[in-house]
Amino acid sequence: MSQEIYVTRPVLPPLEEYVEYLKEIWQTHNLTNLGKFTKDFVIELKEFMDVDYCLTLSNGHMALEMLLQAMDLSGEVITTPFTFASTTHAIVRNGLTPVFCDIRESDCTIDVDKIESLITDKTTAIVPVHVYGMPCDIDRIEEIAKKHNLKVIYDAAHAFGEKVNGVNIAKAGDASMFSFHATKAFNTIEGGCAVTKDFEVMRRVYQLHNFGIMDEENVEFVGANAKMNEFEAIMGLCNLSHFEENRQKRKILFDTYRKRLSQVKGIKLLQYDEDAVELNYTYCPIIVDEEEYGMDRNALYQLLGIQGIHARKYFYPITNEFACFKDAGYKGDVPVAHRISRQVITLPLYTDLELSQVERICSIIERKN
Ligand code: T4K
Repeated sequence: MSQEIYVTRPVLPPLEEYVEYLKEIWQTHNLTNLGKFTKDFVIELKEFMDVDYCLTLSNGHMALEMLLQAMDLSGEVITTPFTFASTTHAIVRNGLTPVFCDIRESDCTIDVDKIESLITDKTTAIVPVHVYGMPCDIDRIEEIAKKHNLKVIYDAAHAFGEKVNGVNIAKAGDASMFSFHATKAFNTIEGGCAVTKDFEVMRRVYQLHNFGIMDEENVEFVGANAKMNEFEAIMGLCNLSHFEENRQKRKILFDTYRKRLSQVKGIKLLQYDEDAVELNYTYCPIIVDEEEYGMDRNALYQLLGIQGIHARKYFYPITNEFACFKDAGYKGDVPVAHRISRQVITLPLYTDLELSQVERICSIIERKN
């Protein structure tokens, strides 16, 4: 019986490094509420991403929810349904109406050619998703947003540490949120961060994430508790120092998948500009064309499953098809997202995955074993 392989497995730093930090926590008893390590971590993140303002939060979802709240938006927000539940939930939980734009077949990001036709006098923002870490067309989105006076808040949950033409992806748009969940390329156990160029937006997120408290006697906004704690912050400090070495390990696995699977008839890979984009290699989605491959996505998913390979159908179903949204009457014609969600499989990819395991998974997909 071979070892079970899951879609991901959290990367952990050398235990001694984490324990060194723990010793200090045991001395100070400072566990949370914007402690020393949280502050140190924010400083390192800011430098790493080369952004003006950054704040760590309890998770990526709260970072997105609070960024949207801090921007004081109203009306309609253009977004894609080919994403994790969080993106649409953050919009709806802010009292905003999602308007669903279709995705590009080539990389599953928002189809920029379809954005303008969805803009109405109620539109206030665009929330594009760098899904699987594939960068959206940042320049075109900025052009459209400027022309129509819209805010752009990226769901960059999957894109931490990525660069486009040498520029960190965190600098795109008015703001971005990143997820540092255990399943991501870079984790703080649970956690995330919000980044923005706008001081006022960051000030508001800062207040919102600690109950809207201004000082001991003044509460100005209806906030919540979305603070990162010190145990998460030290995990971040440890993992950040290994980010690049871990990224390089995943690159070898990602390149191996792509080299072998690009030869398989009926298996399509996402396309991106390899000269311009530095990915973080967290996800390896493949699109299964039933007719050409001779088997549909669900059959391949099962074939992998019985061999102990637990791939995932990220992102199926698309969010506009969720029980909680399907009768909501939200606008959006998304045939490409609908189709791809029925054809996609996300293969195991994580730092400690062995090359031999990737080779084995490729052999199963090639149906050679
Ligand atoms: N926007 C987008 C586009 C997102 O994808 C996400 C999160 C967010 C926003 C919100 O960010 P956060 O608020 O989560 O920071 C996982 C993650 O929980 C979620 O963070 C992520 N996206 C989503 C794509 O994947 P599940 O429910 O699929 O995870 P789960 O528990 O099934 O884990 C997957 C596999 O990972 C397991 O089969 C085994 C392995 N695993 C998982 C955990 C948690 C481990 O080996 N150890 C672990 O501790 O959602």
